[in-house]
Amino acid sequence: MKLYMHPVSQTSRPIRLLAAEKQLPVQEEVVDLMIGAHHEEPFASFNPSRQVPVLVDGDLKITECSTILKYLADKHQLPEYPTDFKQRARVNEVMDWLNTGFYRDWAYNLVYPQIFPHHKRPSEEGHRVTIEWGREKSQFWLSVLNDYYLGQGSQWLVGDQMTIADYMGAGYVALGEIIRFDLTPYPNVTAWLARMKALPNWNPVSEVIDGFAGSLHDQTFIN
Ligand SMILES: N[C@@H](CCC(=O)N[C@@H](CS)C(=O)NCC(=O)O)C(=O)O
Repeated sequence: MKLYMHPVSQTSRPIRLLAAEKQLPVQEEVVDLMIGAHHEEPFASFNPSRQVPVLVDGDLKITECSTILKYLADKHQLPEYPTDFKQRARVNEVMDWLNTGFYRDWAYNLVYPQIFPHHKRPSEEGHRVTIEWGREKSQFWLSVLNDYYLGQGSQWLVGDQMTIADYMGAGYVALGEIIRFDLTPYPNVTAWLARMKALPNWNPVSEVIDGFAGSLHDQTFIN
């Protein structure tokens, strides 16, 4: 299997982490987002959405972080994607919630406009309003994560075992480190993220992202 990815991509990190932790036979191929390789051929035709990650397994090609995590877990029968249909529905719920709620405001409105030049809005006012919207909405989503999904002593997002929802969620939340987002008001989120960071492969998989964050240490961010 081949994973087209970028090491700074937050949607690639959960897959890379799962593959490393479970020693899955996934070969990585970097698509250099930093030089716009995703907008050039052959990648632009390979994934017309011009995004990573993409997984190729024989004649199967799939995009979407959530789909790829589920596919890998199913293929390798990992307990991280429970077969009990009610438990599975809850894992799916959290993954959909992360993608359609949290991720939009957190990544595309708060973080990306501040770190990627091609996400800057055309006017200063539009840029400022986007980030402010992202900041307010992200605070709301983080309080749902903290108080609901991780409330009442929950160690993991679903049930009492780590699931692929935790892999995905932790990769997404950790994106905030690039803009030095303060998670202190969300103690359940902080403790859960620390549990995920204790995985043996968290640091190796996050090395390039951490280096990227370090390179921006002189930059001021709204968060
Ligand atoms: N819906 C996709 C989103 C993937 C995505 O946002 N990929 C980003 C990297 S994290 C990307 O390739 N961005 C290219 C760009 O910003 O030009 C998924 O969940 O996998």
